[in-house]
Amino acid sequence: MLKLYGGARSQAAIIRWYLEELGIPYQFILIDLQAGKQQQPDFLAINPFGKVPTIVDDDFKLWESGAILLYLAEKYDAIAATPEQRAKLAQWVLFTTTTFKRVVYQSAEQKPQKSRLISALNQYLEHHSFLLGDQFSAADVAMGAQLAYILFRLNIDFRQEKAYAAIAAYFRCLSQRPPFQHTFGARMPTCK
Ligand SMILES: N[C@@H](CCC(=O)N[C@@H](CS)C(=O)NCC(=O)O)C(=O)O
Repeated sequence: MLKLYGGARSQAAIIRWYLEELGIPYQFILIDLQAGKQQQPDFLAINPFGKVPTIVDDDFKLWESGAILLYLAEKYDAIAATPEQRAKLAQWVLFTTTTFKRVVYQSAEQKPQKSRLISALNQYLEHHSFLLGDQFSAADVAMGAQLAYILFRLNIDFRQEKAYAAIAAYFRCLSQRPPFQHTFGARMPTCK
């Protein structure tokens, strides 16, 4: 069975969400990050950088949440069948975990760049239900998870953001999915 290593409140929730969307049985192995268990030799043998999420699927070890999402999509999700579809999926997962994440957490001085990027995402979602178009994919897990972390860390609840109505509707739709609720749900404030 696939093993997922994660901390109690770690980004392993992203991978749990997608595994539950795909209906893949997995064993969750809790690493006590506060106690520094990620630096012990048995875990460093799996991920030399001592980070979670990390998976072991049969004998295959993989870490970094974006890479794990892409691997699971390639192996277990029929959505990315052609090189072009795989590239589009990678584009959105990488955009979310690098450009989008970095810009959103930037300081107030970079506010114009932040607004431009969030407005462009809002415009895109005015015309698309999901990042790949009509179908839910690993890209939406990456983006939905970032929107949830922005809520937890920056207290920006896109479900309530009138200025970004399309992102709000998208995030509301993602956050109603049962696998999201099983994984991120307990930390989500209820909508007003
Ligand atoms: N970019 C990495 C981030 C991994 C990461 O920083 N994970 C944190 C938990 S959310 C961790 O393992 N912290 C333990 C440590 O740095 O010692 C990913 O997306 O997988």
